[in-house]
Amino acid sequence: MKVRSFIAYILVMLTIVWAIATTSTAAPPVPPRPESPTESLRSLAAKRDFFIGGAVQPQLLQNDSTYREVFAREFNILIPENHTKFWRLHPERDRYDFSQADAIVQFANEHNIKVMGHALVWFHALPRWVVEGNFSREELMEILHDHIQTVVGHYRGQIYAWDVVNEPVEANGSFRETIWYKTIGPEYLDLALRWTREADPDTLLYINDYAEGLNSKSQSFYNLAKDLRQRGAPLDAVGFQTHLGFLSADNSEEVAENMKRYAELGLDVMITEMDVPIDKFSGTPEEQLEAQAKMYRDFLKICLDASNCNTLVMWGFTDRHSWLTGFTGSKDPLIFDKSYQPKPAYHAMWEELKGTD
Ligand code: 9MR
Repeated sequence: MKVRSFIAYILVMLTIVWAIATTSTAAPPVPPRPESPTESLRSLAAKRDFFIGGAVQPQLLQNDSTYREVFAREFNILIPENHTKFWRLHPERDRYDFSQADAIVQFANEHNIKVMGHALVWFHALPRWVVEGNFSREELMEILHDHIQTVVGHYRGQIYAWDVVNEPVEANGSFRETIWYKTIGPEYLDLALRWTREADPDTLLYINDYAEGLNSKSQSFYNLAKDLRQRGAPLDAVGFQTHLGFLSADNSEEVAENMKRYAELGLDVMITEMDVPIDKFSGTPEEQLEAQAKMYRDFLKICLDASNCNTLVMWGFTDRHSWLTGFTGSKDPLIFDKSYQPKPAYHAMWEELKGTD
């Protein structure tokens, strides 16, 4: 009896399955397209003529194969975090040292990654011989001219964009009283731009600062860029550093508006040093990571949506190595964790770059 009813049950089930299979006309649901494992940030960026990158350190490129491989896989632009600064390249008046910067450029060339140079003129990272030299105006102009001609000439044709003057304005909006400003006068900017263009006519020239939002500092930076353009100085772009931890304004609407007024001047904007420390946000660790991801997404979106922004560079890429750890103690500001695993911020940027096709 039991066996017979079991067989009957099986027969009924088979009949039902057969009936569904033969009478249903609805197409089976299309499975979601598996994401190609070759889709990296850089491959998505490339499809939109966009540059996504990070600052790098040569000793890590040399000694840490994961650092090197992840960078090469994910990014199509880099900035040497320190090794194209004045004191690194020009430690003595009559001696230049290109060894470390050359290694970075070689890595970039091997992986088809663009290089941005940072920074020809700055008040930090100067060698003692410059700071303590008590040079006259003419002497300092000669030194700057020689520096730019030699450095920019050395890399002629290999640098996508040069940060010609970094951080020229103070928080209150006045010119920063640097050795360059005090000794040469405000025209040090015009001269530096002109000399850079002469040494490499094909590289983009920009000035760079944490002047992203709308405030007295960003107003002065804007006025400076406008004046330089009106005076005919060869300025192509401005850099928004975007250290959202403590130097920079994080109001994305203001940043979008600010970008727009540069477009009206015919200037591009590049996001050059973005980082967002996790301790900026309150909540559980998961909530902090989500808030950080949102900020990366928002800033990437501002840049993608703007007519004059096609570059976003972070100040590093893995939480394993960030300047903030040593400087302010702020934590985990980047899009890969300390083990090179992508964080929610990575996925947010990935989605934003992917768009809707
Ligand atoms: O991250 C850089 C750190 O390793 C250097 O010691 C420091 C001084 O040269 O510069 C840091 O980078 C700065 C960049 O060059 C300009 N904008 C602010 C960055 C963070 O301080």
